[in-house]
Amino acid sequence: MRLLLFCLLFVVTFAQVRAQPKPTARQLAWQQLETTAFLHFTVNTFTDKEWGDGTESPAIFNPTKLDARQWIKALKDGGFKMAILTAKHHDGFCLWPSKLTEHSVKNSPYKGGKGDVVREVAEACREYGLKFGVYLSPWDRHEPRYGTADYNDYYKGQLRELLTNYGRIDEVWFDGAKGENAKNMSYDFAGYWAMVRKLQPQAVMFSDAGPDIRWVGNESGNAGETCWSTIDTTGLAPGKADAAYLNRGDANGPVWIPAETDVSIRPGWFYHATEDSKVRTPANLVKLYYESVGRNSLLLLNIPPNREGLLAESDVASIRNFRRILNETFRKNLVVKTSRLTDGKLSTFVDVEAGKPLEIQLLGEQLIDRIAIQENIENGQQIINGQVEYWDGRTWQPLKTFTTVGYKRLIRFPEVRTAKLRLLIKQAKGPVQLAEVGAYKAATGEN
Ligand code: FUL
Repeated sequence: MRLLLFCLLFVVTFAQVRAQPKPTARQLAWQQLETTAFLHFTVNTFTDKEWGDGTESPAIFNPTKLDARQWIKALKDGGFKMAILTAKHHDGFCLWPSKLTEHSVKNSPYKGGKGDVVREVAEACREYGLKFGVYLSPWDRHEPRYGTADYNDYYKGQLRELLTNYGRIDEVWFDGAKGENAKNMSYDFAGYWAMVRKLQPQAVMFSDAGPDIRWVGNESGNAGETCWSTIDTTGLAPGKADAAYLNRGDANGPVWIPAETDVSIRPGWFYHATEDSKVRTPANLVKLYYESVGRNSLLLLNIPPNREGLLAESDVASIRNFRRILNETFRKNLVVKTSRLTDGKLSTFVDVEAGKPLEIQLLGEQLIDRIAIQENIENGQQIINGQVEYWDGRTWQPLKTFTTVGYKRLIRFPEVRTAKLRLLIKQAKGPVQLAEVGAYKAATGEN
């Protein structure tokens, strides 16, 4: 009997543990960066292509004014916390002098073949206090070994060079993209990932399906209106994605693999002068922030250097103003200060029961049009849906309904004047730990 009870207890406990996936320390740190940047730069910048075919001569890579400090300073001013560089894109050209191929900067006119763009960016990141990440394309259209088992050794050798020569790396991007007519290739992803864990244990790894962070399922900058940080990876792999599933996640997913929203400030991922007039405006970038960070994701914005090796002034101005607007909107939380809900920490929270409304006092009567809610995701993600109401002086008026919250839910609505709000969590998977609540008046530049 005792044994039976013990077994039952074990099964129940095991089921609960399984049902409550939580982030690792590296995932938690990554999520809180909120906005990170992509730098797409290679021979494509000089051929005006998006996907090089691998036949490009290193002789065309000649950024005469390259200044990685200009890139990283601009990203810092834009509030980006990490820069991820395309060390090698699909064309196979390496931005560092890899010992494993001739197809690199060492055979280009850049700094007379003595340049190393990976090093310059890594050092600039250190100087300005940004984290640094690398993109190393598995699909390689130049390397002749691609398609054979030997290519896995080549790829691992390159990964090792990047992970051991440039200091700390905080993200490694494994792109699943591959052309339709490309050779078959059986990648040893398990081997690649094990190497990253061993050499840079703090780094998060991105692919369509994790292991640490997942693709959001589109390149237009929007996480799902409902977005769970949990998924079931069965049937998923790099290059094998169910876009709609990745976009919204899965309330019942057994693993914690949050969504990263990657999008470019221009129509293409690489710089093309013809797209100079199509740079996203600050207001558009702010909209993307609401639709990514504000939906429990992270915004990975690509700002591609031009042929001179500089970020274009238009792009620099756009990200600077994007940050100015966000700072202005979120400068002052109009909720009455409490030790737990307004201290900016996830780990200090209030337990909230589904079905029991929580009143939130504002600092007197205020004009507001934005609300921010955060769960203590250290303990997982619980909220399924809820609503907010405001007090119009006589009764409670409906303001907005919402679904998942997770790390952050940002709610936008036409401005109302009110002195208090009421938050109701209607359904939750488990006990809700409400970490933060904020009410704001958006900066004029937002719309
Ligand atoms: C895609 C690639 O094919 C694009 O060129 C770009 O690098 C984007 C971030 O990922 O899969």
